[in-house]
Order: sequence, then structure tokens, then C-alpha cells
Amino acid sequence: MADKDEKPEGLTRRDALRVLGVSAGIAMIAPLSGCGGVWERQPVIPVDAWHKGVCRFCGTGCGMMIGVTDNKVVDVKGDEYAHNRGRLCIKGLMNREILYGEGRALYPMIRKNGKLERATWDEAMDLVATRFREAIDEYGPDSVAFYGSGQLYTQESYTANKLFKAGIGTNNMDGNPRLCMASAVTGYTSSFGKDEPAGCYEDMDYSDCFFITGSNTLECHPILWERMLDRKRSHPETRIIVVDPRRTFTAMHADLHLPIYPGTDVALYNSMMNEFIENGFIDRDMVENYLSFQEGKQKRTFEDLKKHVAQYPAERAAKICGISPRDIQEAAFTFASSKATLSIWTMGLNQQVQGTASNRGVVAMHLLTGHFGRPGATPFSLTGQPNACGGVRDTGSLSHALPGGRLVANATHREEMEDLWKVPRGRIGPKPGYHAVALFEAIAKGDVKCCLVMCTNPGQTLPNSNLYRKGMEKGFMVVADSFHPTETTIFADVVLPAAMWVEKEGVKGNAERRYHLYPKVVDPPGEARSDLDILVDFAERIGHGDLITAKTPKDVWDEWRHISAHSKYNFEGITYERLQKERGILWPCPTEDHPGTKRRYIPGEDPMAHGGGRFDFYGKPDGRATVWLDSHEEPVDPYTDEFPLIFNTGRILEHWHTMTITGPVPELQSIHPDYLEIHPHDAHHFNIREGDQVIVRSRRGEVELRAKLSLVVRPGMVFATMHSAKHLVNQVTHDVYDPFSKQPAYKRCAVSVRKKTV
Ligand SMILES: Nc1nc2c(c(=O)[nH]1)N[C@H]1C(S)=C(S)[C@@H](COP(=O)(O)OP(=O)(O)OC[C@H]3O[C@@H](n4cnc5c(=O)[nH]c(N)nc54)[C@H](O)[C@@H]3O)O[C@H]1N2
Ligand SMILES: Nc1nc2c(c(=O)[nH]1)N[C@H]1C(S)=C(S)[C@@H](COP(=O)(O)OP(=O)(O)OC[C@H]3O[C@@H](n4cnc5c(=O)[nH]c(N)nc54)[C@H](O)[C@@H]3O)O[C@H]1N2
Ligand code: SF4
Ligand SMILES: [Mo]
Repeated sequence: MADKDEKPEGLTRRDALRVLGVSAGIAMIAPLSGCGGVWERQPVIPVDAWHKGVCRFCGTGCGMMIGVTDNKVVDVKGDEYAHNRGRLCIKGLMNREILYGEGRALYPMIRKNGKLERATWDEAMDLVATRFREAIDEYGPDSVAFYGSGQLYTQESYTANKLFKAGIGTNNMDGNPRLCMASAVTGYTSSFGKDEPAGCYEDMDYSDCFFITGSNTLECHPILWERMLDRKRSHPETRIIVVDPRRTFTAMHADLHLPIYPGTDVALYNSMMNEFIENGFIDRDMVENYLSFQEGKQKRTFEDLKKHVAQYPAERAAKICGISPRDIQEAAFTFASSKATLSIWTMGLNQQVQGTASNRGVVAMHLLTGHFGRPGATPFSLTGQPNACGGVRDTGSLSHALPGGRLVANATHREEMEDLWKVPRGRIGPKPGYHAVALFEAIAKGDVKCCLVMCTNPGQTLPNSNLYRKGMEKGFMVVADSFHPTETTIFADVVLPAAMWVEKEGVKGNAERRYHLYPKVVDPPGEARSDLDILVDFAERIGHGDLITAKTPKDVWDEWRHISAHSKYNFEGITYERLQKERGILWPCPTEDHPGTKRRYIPGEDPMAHGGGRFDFYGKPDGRATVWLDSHEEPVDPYTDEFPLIFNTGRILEHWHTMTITGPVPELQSIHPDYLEIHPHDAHHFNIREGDQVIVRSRRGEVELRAKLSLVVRPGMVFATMHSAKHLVNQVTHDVYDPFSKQPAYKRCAVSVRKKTV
């Protein structure tokens, strides 16, 4: 941890991160805010009351104490009794500031003669209900849609899902988790039959090998990164392998870094599996008793898998991936021979055309080597947003899904939900609705007339955004956001001011299946209302008040937890009273005296698992997990003489997505993510110097950025963050998506870069 006196004054942000490295997320607070770290800070304003809560930002879901005086959050500190053991990263600490940044949306607005004008809630909600009703009457229920978020509370996503699917009768219900976690969902469900990770954060305390792929954990899940480093500090023999085309801060701390070409993960994992087989690292009991094998729709055998991965000897895979064969062999040996290997992955895998195949490649490596279901041994997909798991994946708030792991396309699942929701059989349509990209395409075409957007900013975050931004001008867009203007509210016909974080109450489910409660501790500003209140009001005004009978966060939670009992996600035992007392609980948790489940699929540990064997993969009819035979595919959008570079996008530590929340925080305003990382060789070739304004152009659009010469990227590759609204990188990205998950491939497209000439 940075000592106040040793503060690396005068260093750039990047230098500071590099120096501080291991404690980056935490230590950054000193150079940035100049306040010397939370531990030494004397409270400026006395705190009247401390409330137990949770950070609003990433999927880590760190517990925090929230200090309130005079209806204002005046302080926050890490909760020592929560899984994060009192730690918070810089964004966690900034929860104190985010409520009071400039640009909060304070009252409803309606577009009149092209301009957004202040309106009353009654006027705004009446207009919304009338327009939706008219569209439904004239064009049917599929002419309206909901586009939600992994940052809404579970009660909010659950209510919207029920209202749209079982009330209005449309499956046009999707959200930003499609851009974020959809490939993890298809990866898990095709492997295990059920979504969500099998392990938990505690596993990090027992691993001897961390295989981190497509995740810049140090910047994006800093507190989990710290937890992994705790393990390495106490057990220095612990190995960290990082697979990332960029030499990120995470990669800089790796024992082995494989800087593969973007989109070549499948070749790498196949090659590693080949090494496992050739070197006798296969868990025979696992293969014989707990696994099945599949390629497309065909059943396969272990012998077939052997032949399949034999097509990826290290030499060949190394060429595909642009790394050395020895590094593949070393990665495979370290992975397989450790006592317990834990894999971590995020958007580098999910946001690829082969997102699903990459996900199940990592899962397969664990299943084949038996690095599964023991403390420290698990394939762990890290979720990005704080409630993508609990709020959206578990409640089935996606266009193809229904609650508790059910599917729209499955007649039995539809009937179960119609009965549980007490609506007539046949109410839920058999056809999946539009997924994110298709939804905005349908709005652009005029097939979807009205869309309610809640807690997300698609005008900035959809890929190939020029196309969809034009569409938003066409449809009747209702946008509930806590800030205005955003790149989406500027297209809105109605803006609804939303309460955020602890201005409202709700439950979220983090990356390890932990449900935890966010209390309401202050009032929202102006006339802002909670998203749940907005949805309940909307339901009543369009004539579905009799369906949406649970109207408070507690009542909705109680309805949902009882419904969950009719699925393998059973968390009926997680009552509101327990949530108020405990630091969250991991599902499954069927009864009030159940402590929660750390590891799934293990009889005796997971209440859903049965039999006397090592595992019960109850999500699959034969009780066996599936290993998939997937092949490497050549990337879409190839580079050419005209577009000779590969463009990659992502995040930095201090900012959150579209910066609506972190942008106004004074401490973070000196950090401008408006640059393009370019390797000095390429910069030289294209006659670009540090600080030059450059135009990045793809087959779809262009964006102006500031050149930053950097060894983080390989020659032939450039990188920019997704954060800046002034520099919309998604004008350039490709809207091609994984055919199974429909998640867009933000991490790879071909571009040209040239110096801007004025
Ligand atoms: N500070 C901060 N933290 C956040 C967020 C934020 O906005 N700011 N957002 C949260 C959310 S919603 C999410 S989804 C997560 C995202 O968390 P991460 O996925 O860790 O973050 P990204 O920067 O999007 O991408 C991760 C890495 O994938 C690499 N990559 C690109 N292509 C490939 C490939 O083909 N293979 C492999 N193996 N790697 C590749 C990129 O170089 C990049 O370093 O972060 C969460 N946490
Ligand atoms: N190029 C590129 N694009 C990407 C990605 C990438 O890696 N590269 N990553 C993708 C991923 S993984 C994700 S998750 C998405 C994120 O994309 P978005 O969800 O579009 O981005 P956010 O900035 O998180 O938007 C959240 C919005 O909700 C508002 N808000 C905050 N709290 C509340 C609340 O309680 N209620 C309401 N109603 N509003 C609230 C905020 O002001 C903000 O406008 O971006 C995707 N887009
Ligand atoms: S790691 Fe994530 S949840 Fe924890 S404090 Fe940082 S942003 Fe918040
Ligand atoms: Mo995300």
C-alpha cells in the first residue's frame, strides 16, 4: 500500500500504476485525490449513521459502510466483514461523490417541437402509456420493447420482465448484459445445462495457478485482483498466467504472458488440451463418469476429442496465435500440474465472434484435467456489471430467456412461468424477441415503434453506433436515466429522472452468486423516482396493474424468491431479514437455515446435487457436463492494405463505461480516456507522433483520438477505451456477433489510422 510519504509525486497515471502495481486500485487514490488514503483521513463532516451497503460499480460487489449525515452520503469505507475484507478500489471510494455530480436528471422531460421540455410525472407517464398502448393496439405487442441493464436492481429487472413477457405479451426484452455476459451464459449453459459460475471468490485463497484470459483484472476487478495477489504473497510459488493481446497492468504482473492475436483463443485452448492429452494430465475418472462430448449437434467421444485437438499441435497454434510454441506448452503444463487452477475471464473472450466457443474452451480445460469443484479449482467467468448475474441472468430478463434458467422456446418452461405468474396459458410467446443489436435494427427499420430504455446508454455503447443512433431518432424512445444529457437521452422523446444507488432500495447478485441488499439511505434529488416505482406506475397506466401486484422492493423480492424455489436456482431461503443482517448469501439456498452454497454440482455441498458420486451435473439430462469440440475460425473483418491495423477497445481503472457517473467526479476529471494506444513501429510507419490528433477509420465510421505511443499494444494493433462521449469509438466497431450468444465482437475490427490534417 502506498505510504503517504512515499507517494510517487510527479509520475503519470500509467507510471504510478506500474510502480504501485500490486495495490493499484487502492493506492491510486493517493496520487489522484491528494487525500492520502482513506485510512488516515479524518472525517471532515461528522457521520450521523453508518449503513451496511454495497458498491454500485462492478460485478465484484464489494461490501461497504455508508456514512450519512443530514440526508447526504458524506463518507464510505470498506466493510471489513464482507468478502472484500474492508478493501475498496478508487471507484468504490468515489461512491461518496457520484450522487452529487453535475448533470443529475431532476424532473421528467417531454420532447416538444424537437426540444426536451420540463413536464410533470403525470404528463410524462400518460404520454408514455398512451404511445405504447397505441402501438400495441395498432401493430401488436411486438411493436414495443424494453432495453434494460445489469445495473438495475433485481426487483426492477424482474418486474420489467414479467410486465413485458407476461403482461404486454412480447419477448422484446433485452439489455446491456447481451453486450457483456451473453457468451458466458451460452458457455456455461452449453457445458453444464445451467448458467452461472460453479465456484466462489473464496476459491482464490486456495489456487496455485491463476489462468487469467481476456480480463484486465487489475483495472476492472481490482479487489479480486488483490485477493489473488494475497494468495501469491503468502504462497509465492503461485503462478499467474495472463492471455491478452495487450501487455496490460494485469499482464505486467504475470509469470507468463501470452499476447495472442485477438480472436484466436479457441486455437490456444485446443492446443493446451492437446498438450494435456499428450502429457498424461487427463482426469480419467472425470472423462469416464462425468463428461460427455459433442460437436455441433453430434455426440462425440473422448477419442474424437483427442483427434480434434491433435489438429492444434503447439507449433500450428503458435502460428495462429502469434506466440511461441514453448509458451503454449509452458501454459499447459503450469495449468494442468498445479494443485488447484482457477481461471478468470471477462470481455476478451465474451466479446468475440467465437465468444461461446472460447468460454467453453476454458471450461473444458478444467473438466478434462479435473481442476473443478475443489477449493481453488474452478472456471470462473467474472461478470462486469453489479447485477448482470442476479438481476438479468437469473431472472431471465433477456429476449430468449425466462426466470430460473428457463427458455422462451421451450413450451414446458413457458407453461411453468405462465402458471407461476398466474397468467393464461399461451400468454408468453414461443418466439424469442429481438436481442440487443437486432432490437435497435428493428427500431431503425420502424418495426419496433416504442422502446423503454432503463439504466443504460446504448447511444454510446452499441457497436457500429452510427447506424443505431439514426434509428433512435425514428422510434418513440423513453429513457430513464439518473443523468442528462447522455448519448441516449439526447434522442429521447421522454426522459424520466431515476433515483440511483442508495437513493432507492434493492437486491443485486454479484459474480459469485451472492445476493446482497442495497439499502435506501438518502432521498433522490429533485423529482427523481426509483426505476421500480416507474415500472409499477407504467404497468398501471397500460392496464396491467393486476399483474404487477408486488409494488415495493421487499414484496417483489418475496415473490421472486418463492418463484425461484421452482427451479435449480432455488434461493427461497434468502429472506429480506437475512439480507438485512448478513453480508449477502450465495445461492442455491433453499431454506432459511441453509448457509448458502460455495460450490455447485457437488453432492453434499450443493443442495440441488444428488447421488453418491464426485459430481452431479444436474443441469444435463444424463448428469454429465459437456466438453465441446470447437474449431478455430478465421476472424471476420480481415485487415487489408486499406485497413491494415486491428482495433481493440476496453476500459481503464478510474472510469465507468460512458462516464455519466464518473465523469462529473472532480477527483477523476484529470483522467481523459481520449487516446489511441499505438505501437511506436506503427506510429513511425504512419508518420504519427505522440500527442498527434489521429483519425481511426473502419468500414463503418471514424473517430478522432489522440495518439499515445505505447508498448502495451503489439505492432499491428491499436487500442482505445470505450469511455469518452466526445470520442465515440463505437462509430468504428463492428456489429457482427457470436451466432449463439448474439454478443457483439467489440474486441476486434480492421481500421486505418492517419494523422489529422487541419
Ligand atoms: N474500471 C472499470 N472497471 C469495470 C468497468 C468499467 O467500465 N471500468 N466495467 C465493468 C464491466 S461491465 C465489465 S464487462 C468488465 C470488463 O472487464 P475486462 O474484460 O477485464 O475489461 P476490458 O478492458 O473490456 O477487456 C479485457 C481485455 O481483453 C483483452 N482482449 C481483447 N481481445 C482479446 C482476445 O481475443 N483474447 C483475449 N484472451 N483477450 C482479449 C483486451 O486487450 C483487454 O485488456 O469490467 C467491469 N469493471
Ligand atoms: N467499444 C466497446 N463498447 C462496449 C464495450 C466494450 O468493451 N467496448 N463493453 C460493453 C459492455 S461489457 C457493457 S456492460 C456496456 C455498458 O454500456 P451502458 O450500460 O450503456 O453504459 P453505462 O455508462 O453503464 O450506462 C448506464 C446508464 O445508466 C445511468 N444510471 C446509473 N444508475 C442508474 C439507475 O439507478 N437508474 C437508471 N434508470 N439509470 C441509471 C447512467 O447515468 C448511465 O447513463 O457497454 C458495452 N459497449
Ligand atoms: S472492485 Fe468493483 S465493487 Fe469493489 S470497490 Fe471497486 S468498483 Fe466497487
Ligand atoms: Mo459489461
